[in-house]
Amino acid sequence: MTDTQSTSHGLENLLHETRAFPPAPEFAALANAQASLYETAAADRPAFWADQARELVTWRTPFTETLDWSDAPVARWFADGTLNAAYNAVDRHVEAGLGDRVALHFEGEGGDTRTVTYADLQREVSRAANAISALGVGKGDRVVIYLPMLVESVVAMLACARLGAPHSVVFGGFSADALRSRIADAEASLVITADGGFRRGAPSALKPAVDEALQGQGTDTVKHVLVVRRTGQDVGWTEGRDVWWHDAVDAADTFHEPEWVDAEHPLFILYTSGTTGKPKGILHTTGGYLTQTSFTHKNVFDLKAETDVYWCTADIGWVTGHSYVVYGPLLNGATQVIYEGTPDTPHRGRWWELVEKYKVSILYTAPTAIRTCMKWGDDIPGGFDLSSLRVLGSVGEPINPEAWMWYRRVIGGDRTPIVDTWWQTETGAIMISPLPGVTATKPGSAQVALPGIAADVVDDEAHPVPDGGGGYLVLSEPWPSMLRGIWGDLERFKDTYWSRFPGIYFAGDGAKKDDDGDIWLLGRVDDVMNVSGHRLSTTEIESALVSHEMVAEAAVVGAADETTGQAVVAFVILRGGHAAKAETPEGSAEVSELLRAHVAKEIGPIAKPRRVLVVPELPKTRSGKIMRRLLRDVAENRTVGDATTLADSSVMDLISAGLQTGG
Ligand code: 6R9
Repeated sequence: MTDTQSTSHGLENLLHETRAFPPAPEFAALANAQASLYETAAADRPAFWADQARELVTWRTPFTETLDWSDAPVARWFADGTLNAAYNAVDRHVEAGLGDRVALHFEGEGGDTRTVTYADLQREVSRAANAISALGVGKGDRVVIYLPMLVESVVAMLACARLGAPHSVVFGGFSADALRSRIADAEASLVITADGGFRRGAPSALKPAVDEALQGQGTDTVKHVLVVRRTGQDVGWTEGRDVWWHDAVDAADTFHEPEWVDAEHPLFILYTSGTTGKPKGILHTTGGYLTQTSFTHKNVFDLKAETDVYWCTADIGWVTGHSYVVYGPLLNGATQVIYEGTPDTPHRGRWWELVEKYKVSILYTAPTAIRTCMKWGDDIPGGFDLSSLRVLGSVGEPINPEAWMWYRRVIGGDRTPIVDTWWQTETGAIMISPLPGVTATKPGSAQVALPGIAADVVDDEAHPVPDGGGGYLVLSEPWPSMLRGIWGDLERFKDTYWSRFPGIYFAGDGAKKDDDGDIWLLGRVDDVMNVSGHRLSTTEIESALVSHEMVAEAAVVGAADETTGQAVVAFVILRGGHAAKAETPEGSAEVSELLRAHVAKEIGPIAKPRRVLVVPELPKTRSGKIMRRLLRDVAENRTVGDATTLADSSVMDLISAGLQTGG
């Protein structure tokens, strides 16, 4: 069985899905995107993007070169132009007389609010840029940002961009060690954090993880830690290193001249899980990234900046927060909501309460959240006025038709178009998605490559599959917001994305074309799991398990899960002296609990296995590769598939027998 076939159980349902929702004529008449965009773009792809770059981005020095692909796979877009990302996101709107427009409606978990106009944002970002610069950070220096969802998080990212200092945001849910390895890899000189954030009604500390990380190896490049006070909880303090945000930023000057950088100057590094344990620092640069994030934000969500209220529920720790909370919306002068907390604090209607309160018209969220709300029942959103909504978006994993239909009916009042947007940290911006007002949408499918994007589904030999066929998703032409590499590791960049099919980008996703040629995504074909829209590497979790003294060996798989898309299931072999501990069902449960907590501590709660099963052996091929698909069969309670390539074919019987008796 090949990798692509292993995703075929997801195919069965999708093949029966034939519903389609053509755009409402009233919506189509006013839509930003028109069908002609596809033809214009296809006629001359680079010229199309150059037009977008001129229209949507303000250049300090206009570019004359569009695309340089001579050093493929490292692209250069608009390379002789200069610009500044923060100027584009903030200042130019103020200069255009829009300073009073609300940029951010911040809502804290506890109900505290803050309204930030574009003029406010200009002052805050300038102050922060001055303060960060006074801490010795200059153009090209890396800054790690480890913050909850706060106004300061957006300000911090933009302040770095203003200085030409690439930011690397690390999700606040990650552990001290995950933080440490990212700081070390990026050789950061500054870390921006907070005392903590509010999570499920209680303060949750962040600063201790920074303190711990900075005691670890490879972090002595860090000269300062800038600390936002959010919760007011006690924090450890290192004199000379730690600086309060309110001391440094509030005192700083509100004027700051942006650092004008080349279009190919690094804007940010964002770490994402790979198939090996070491996270990849995905590198994005300035001009092309800003062009494609603003283009997609305007056309995929049909943004009307004067009237819409936009809300993307993603955290800034993920690429969606970079492209569709910070850069895309702010470049387009949007008014948006940002929310600190969880959807069920203090009650399960919190999101819908916010939609009603701010009259949100465009909502962008993830299938895992949609499935959770679906599980909670229609009555909860039913209690709020959601009539302001006019476009709904989905991102992060395949959305099953059931959840899509629920989203449209219960949240969208059977009226709103849904855009299922496929893209990756690596692609920087949306690549495959319907265009509202143009595309007749199909529940469960991202459907079509956007204008200016070349996507296809190919077989093992890189031949495009015919309509109705399945294979691997690839991107066959360079695009403006594509990654420019993996930080410090050009070889790994080439190897990971460009070696499977020479000359074309391998996304790592299985996909299928339906009879109309529309694309349906089927999930990852490598060993990267997708839990609630977050990518986790099996190897990373296995390493964490094996780091525990009780564990000899571990294998981790993603098992289908109704709510989170995939759930982490771990199989472990205990070390000799500990094996006896798991012999009774109680003992086994205890070991399992211990190891789950261990993973949460090592990597972060998001990686905590749903189940840890103690087994006597692991299924391995003769070359020693663990056959995860067999374990996936066990984890998903299926009959175990073909085990003939196992070094020892009786292993699966041993595992099954052990699980029946051991609980
Ligand atoms: C933006 C983001 C990327 C992986 C990607 C794919 C999955 C994202 C999807 C989708 C089906 C969609 N994915 N959007 N699968 N339909 N609309 O999520 O980036 O965290 O890098 O994950 O997520 O498997 O390869 P990232």
